[in-house]
Amino acid sequence: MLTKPNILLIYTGGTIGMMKDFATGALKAFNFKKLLQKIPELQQLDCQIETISFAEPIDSSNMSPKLWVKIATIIEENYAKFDGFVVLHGSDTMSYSASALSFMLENLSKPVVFTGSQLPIGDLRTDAKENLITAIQIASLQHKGKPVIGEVCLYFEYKLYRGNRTTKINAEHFNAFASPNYAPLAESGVHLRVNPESILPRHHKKLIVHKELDDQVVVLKIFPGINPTVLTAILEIPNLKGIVLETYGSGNAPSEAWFLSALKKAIKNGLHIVNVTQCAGGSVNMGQYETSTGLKKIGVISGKDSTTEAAITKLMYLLGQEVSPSVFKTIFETSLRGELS
Ligand code: ASN
Repeated sequence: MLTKPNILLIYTGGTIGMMKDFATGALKAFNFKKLLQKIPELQQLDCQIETISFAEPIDSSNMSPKLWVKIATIIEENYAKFDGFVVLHGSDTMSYSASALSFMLENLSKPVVFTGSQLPIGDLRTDAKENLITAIQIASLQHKGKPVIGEVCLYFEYKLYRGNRTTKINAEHFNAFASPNYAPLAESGVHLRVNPESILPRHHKKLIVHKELDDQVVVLKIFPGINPTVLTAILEIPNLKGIVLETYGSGNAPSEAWFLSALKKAIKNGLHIVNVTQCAGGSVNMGQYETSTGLKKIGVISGKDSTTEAAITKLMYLLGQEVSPSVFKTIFETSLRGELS
């Protein structure tokens, strides 16, 4: 007899489960049990669903590395019992969380699907039901009794993406996410079509859960007019270990001496500086223009086509692993979970 896939639904919060606070008119997270009552359709799905909820669901603007460890621990403790995991999460920081979890869950071979919505589940025009139901179906997909997808992904508005390739692009549209540098893993239309070329290959290694994340990091977006005082103040933050530098175009930045010498000194003192582009898509390619040659020479790490979300969480993860400085750059520039090409 075929057994139905077992899915664990992890509720962290987000608009999907929010209701209006009558006193203030603002949206606030509410109880998960109430949320489930709003979706009787879940009983029709061809899988068994168990649920676990944060004791205090949050708006994802309050997400933190500590809570990523909490999500990772829930998955770790339930890994053997379940075939797939769906994480209900606010859309605001969902791409950061999906990226962080992708690094924390090494050798994942079961699906971890992040989803949420733009409108609360109780709203008449909600996008929550479709997102949640299809995310559960994706987490239940099996071939010869084994999960089809074995990675951290994000499902929103008919598309399944690799989580660490996504970014939130719109606060208004239902189509809130994009994966600018990587094709969707699956699309939901009349049929649910998985793109076999996009998904990570299967393996049989044992799951390793990494729970050390170092938050001594910062994202610095450069802009015309950035001045030495601002740059120096950032580079001199006590205990700072890594910077994600959001540069122009294919990784370009001011080539003025004060800028390059400040970065050079910081790198010499052990700071890891990662170059990612401010552009919505495309890749860093240091050396293509004269304005990036200097960065390459002083040892800036190339984030290649990583999103900022993937780069900052990878930095937290690798710093937490205490990777030796001599190999840090090489490891960072290597794809660990399909986050860069
Ligand atoms: N502020 C909400 C959150 O990220 C936004 C959403 O879920 N659509 O929790």
